[in-house]
Amino acid sequence: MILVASMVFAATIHASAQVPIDLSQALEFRVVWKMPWGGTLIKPVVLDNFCGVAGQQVLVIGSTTRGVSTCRTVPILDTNSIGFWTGVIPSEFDYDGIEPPEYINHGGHVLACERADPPIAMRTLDTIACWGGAFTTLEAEFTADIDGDGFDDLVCDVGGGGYTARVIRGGPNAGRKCERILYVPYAPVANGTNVTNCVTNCLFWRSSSGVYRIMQMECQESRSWVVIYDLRFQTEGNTITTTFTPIDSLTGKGFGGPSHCALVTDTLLKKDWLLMFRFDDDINQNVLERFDATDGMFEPTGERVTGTEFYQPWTISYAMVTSKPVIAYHVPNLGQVLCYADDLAHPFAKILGNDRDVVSTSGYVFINDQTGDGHNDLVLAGGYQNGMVILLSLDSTASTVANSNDPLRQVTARILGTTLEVITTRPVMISAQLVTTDGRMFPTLPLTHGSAGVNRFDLRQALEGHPAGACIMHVRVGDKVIGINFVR
Ligand SMILES: [Ca+2]
Ligand SMILES: [Ca+2]
Ligand SMILES: [Ca+2]
Repeated sequence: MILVASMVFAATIHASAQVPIDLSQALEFRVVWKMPWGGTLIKPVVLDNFCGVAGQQVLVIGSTTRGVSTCRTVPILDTNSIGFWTGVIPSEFDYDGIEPPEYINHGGHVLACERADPPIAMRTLDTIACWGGAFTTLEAEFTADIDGDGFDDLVCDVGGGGYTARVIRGGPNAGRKCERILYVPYAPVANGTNVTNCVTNCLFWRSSSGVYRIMQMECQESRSWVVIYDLRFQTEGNTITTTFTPIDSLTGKGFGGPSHCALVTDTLLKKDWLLMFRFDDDINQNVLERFDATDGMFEPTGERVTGTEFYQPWTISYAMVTSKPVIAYHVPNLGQVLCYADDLAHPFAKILGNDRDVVSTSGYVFINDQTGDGHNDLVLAGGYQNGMVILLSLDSTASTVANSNDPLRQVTARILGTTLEVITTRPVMISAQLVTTDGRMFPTLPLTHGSAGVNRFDLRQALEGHPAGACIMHVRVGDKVIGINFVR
């Protein structure tokens, strides 16, 4: 183990000229449609080749009132949910090493696809909730075979809970529940140096050369610095050891921590760009600076940009289908801007912060091309209590249509106690079945004529005999299936 106590942390960076951000080239994302969704919305997620069906992309939207909806996006986003999750923010996860992939959700439930056609059915295979509470993040972009057993593993909670990361090992041989967790510690530091008190998270990435690396913030009294380490995982029997080799360090002066930076890999150029936002005493301003960290060094590129904020930037990478990776960050009094990771001063797009009908943005995600211009389009979910889903596009030819394909205009369903309430704009056939979290289905309302307006059905008898707990009601209204998450 190499300790870093003797390293000299004086910055040798020669200040390059900084330039103010130039927004003159930034095209504005336009609203194609807005849809009232209801509830408080969480960050949306996109899953490709869902349940092993090639080309089937789904958008997962979680709402505190409507539950977690799974919507097909191909060829056009259909906001009628094809099924429902027992948790939120799912990630693909190869649990058993056999096609198709499984999924793991925010609460650690590992779900297998039982049926990919609507209504989708998911079966719980395992629950990996080993740290007293929800995951903060599943870092699907780091999926790789970290322990070297031939099956991909899932990185989560980078920097959280006193660890560099917690890795959930995939594949058939990794055991059950918490046996699957590989805890990656912080890199060891010299006596008197602190990690846990000065780091709330760190960066974890796989270099374009294939090596895992972390950037860790360390401090001692009033000094702080950041160190890039190489990480290696060695397996001997049942024991996996992590070794850390420090590569380079930089003063932490003016640096607000890893949530003010990002690591973006350009897979074509094989470059790792480290973007850091710091307060520069010399010019009395915040500066967003780009380093070339391909070799694990803080190698200045000379690019230094002022006039931005860079807190929890959004690493879009190649999700827009661009030739270079894209990063988004905030510009005060404007909103989000998008730029190529190697040209921070000249954003090519902007998302204005006003006129969104949402109080706060929970998250953005790119889905397949909705407008026909060949470029992927953007879904924004946000809002507190009156959540909205908004489709945005850079396509200047897309017509702006408010509330197109809005299912709420035609039909809504909800459960009040043991009463199912369905509101439709036309007479329609209605039926319902209860789906338990392990995927079993129980008919609760036989096919029944519903009239235009409010229809109420007492399900007390049908619900009797079912155990208490979380479940989902699939309500079929005409040709639509609406899922309602509720707890008995
Ligand atoms: Ca599988
Ligand atoms: Ca593995
Ligand atoms: Ca488009």
